[in-house]
Amino acid sequence: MLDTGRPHRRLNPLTGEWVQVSPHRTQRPWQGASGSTRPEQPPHYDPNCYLCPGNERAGGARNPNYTGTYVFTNDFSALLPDTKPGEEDEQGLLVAENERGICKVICFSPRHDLTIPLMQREEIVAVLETWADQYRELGELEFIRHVQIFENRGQMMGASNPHPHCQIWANETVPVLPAKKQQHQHAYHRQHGRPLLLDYLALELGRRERIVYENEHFVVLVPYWAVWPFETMILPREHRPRLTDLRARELSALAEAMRVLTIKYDNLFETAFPYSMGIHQAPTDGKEHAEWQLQLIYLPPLLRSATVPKFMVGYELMAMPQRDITAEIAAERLRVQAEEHYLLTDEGIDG
Ligand code: H2U
Repeated sequence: MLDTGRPHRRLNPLTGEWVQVSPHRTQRPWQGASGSTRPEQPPHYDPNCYLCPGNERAGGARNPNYTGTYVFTNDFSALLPDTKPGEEDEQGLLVAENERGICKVICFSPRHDLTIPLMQREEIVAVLETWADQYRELGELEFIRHVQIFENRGQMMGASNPHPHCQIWANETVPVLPAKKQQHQHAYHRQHGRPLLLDYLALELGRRERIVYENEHFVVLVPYWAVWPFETMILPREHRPRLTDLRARELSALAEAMRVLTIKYDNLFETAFPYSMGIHQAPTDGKEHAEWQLQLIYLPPLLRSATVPKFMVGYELMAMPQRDITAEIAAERLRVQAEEHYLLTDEGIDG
């Protein structure tokens, strides 16, 4: 039986990578910053925001007076759809491949201040439907084999603007991390005949140590192998390789899981909890991908308070990821948070 209070390392079966866990270190003294900083609520509309309806963007284009979600091609796209030749030297040491792709930005709503935890469930469903449409449309393009949807929330995660939005980078090859997950899920499926993440979820539901929230169709948990202090994963209970496989009531349940999780995050340190969220789903290469299971990954940097993040430095950069607070304790701390947003319970904001 694992002594979770002693140093140990855990395997991520989705990537084959390990994380060092050092729970005894949570006892060490801390003289850095602490305490909550309640951020000021942004206005509904900001005339200087390049994502608000009717405003001009940095690239010169003007946003329409949109009323729901709004999708546009990134004015500073990291990937471009045209082709140029790559190169490879004789020893195979200088290797470059052409990489085609398309980058988009999606505003969640016209409201400059309406973050996911403050949205109604139906409003989040609209975001999910837009993501599913984009995954389908981009994935149908002959040269697109992977569609990465992700959200950077908060300055700490590099978000360039507080107006709630996310990005999509769709490209020709399956990127490094999803490719690792592809490989490991495929190997597991070949050996056991079942998706890895369905078997994993069954284990978690049996043990109940890392569950944060669950509803009829989705479960939120801190993965056994989590690296970031409050990292979580949202998983469907049934086998669903892609967003486009979800039925209407499952989309609604996923929206509710996202809503509750992000409220708990905000409540933890009474702040707009920063994170990078990403959706991993089957590649769009025309294959069935029975091994794949849809997964929403939340990677938040905060550790002790609204201002004290976990730094991925030193040993993490040079050797392997390491964490102090165990996945079980992180899950417990999130589980006990209220499901009503702190801004709506005490101060009251104009919804
Ligand atoms: P981030 O906040 O996650 O950086 O996403 C914002 C994206 O919006 C970013 O990739 C794009 C940036 O290139 N952008 C535009 O396409 N048009 C603009 O007018 C400003 C920002």
